[in-house]
Amino acid sequence: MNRIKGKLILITGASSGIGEACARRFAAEGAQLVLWARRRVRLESVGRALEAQHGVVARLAEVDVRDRAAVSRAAEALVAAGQVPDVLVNNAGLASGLSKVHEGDPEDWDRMIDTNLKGLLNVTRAVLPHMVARRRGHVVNIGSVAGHQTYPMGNVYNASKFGVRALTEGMNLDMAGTPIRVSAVDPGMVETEFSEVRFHGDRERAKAVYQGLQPLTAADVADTIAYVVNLPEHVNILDLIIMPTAQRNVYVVDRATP
Ligand code: NDP
Ligand code: 8X3
Repeated sequence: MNRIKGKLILITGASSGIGEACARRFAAEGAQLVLWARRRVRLESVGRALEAQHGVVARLAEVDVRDRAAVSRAAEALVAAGQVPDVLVNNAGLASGLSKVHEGDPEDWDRMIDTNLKGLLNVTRAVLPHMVARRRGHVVNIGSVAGHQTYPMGNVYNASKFGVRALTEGMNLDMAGTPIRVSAVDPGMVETEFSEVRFHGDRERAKAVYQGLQPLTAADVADTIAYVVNLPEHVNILDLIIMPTAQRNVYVVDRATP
């Protein structure tokens, strides 16, 4: 049964990777879309293609989730147009750098904490009150296996994703007494622009992360998110970990040797 058709779904970080794959998957199911990211040209190419292909409406906005005022303005514009999202996918996020904490770059720390934690909070604070007022809505936070298990040099990224897990749990408690669901989807390795961003544009180093194994694709993760969103309203997935079969935890990865 398709419970996604006709829903209004706001996806942050929809210009690439998992967010873009969610936009594609939800459009194929007949959802109306609100797509936010910083790269407007990328958003436009995703949104316009989906409108042409599936006949859905994609409302696009260039929003940096770290900019609380910009987030509030974009959310208010939606609400003023009568467009309160039925589903919010808090996906915008990144790793920046991979260093021991005593050698880390505080600019990288700011980027991760401001985006993964404060950005998620900014968007949730702007959208969730309207869901509560209507007594309808579903928030899906994209965490990570890195929010369940630390790894060397993952320090601040790990902390941000452990934080996302705590926020998902806390938000669920806060929604007690309402029908609003809060879910987390926590992937292992997914081949997207994630590693290229983490290594500040070093494509060779990024490619090496996925060498010798079959990682998840963004579409695999979008399928899982669509499953979580499509469940009937009395069913709430609190936390779902999705891994490539070749990755059993953050350390145990089966790699073919060349
Ligand atoms: P990508 O780099 O491909 O996508 C990240 C998206 O986030 C982009 O659309 C980017 O858009 C957006 N984004 C980043 N910073 C901001 C910002 N300040 N404001 C608005 N949008 C922003 O990586 P993924 O698709 O892999 O990452 C998506 C989520 O999945 C992240 O939260 C990540 O932590 C999580 N994740 C990824 C895994 C992986 O292995 N790839 C595994 C587990 C979790 P733009 O640059 O245009 O703003
Ligand atoms: C991304 C997965 O293992 O690189 O969240 O941290 S990992």
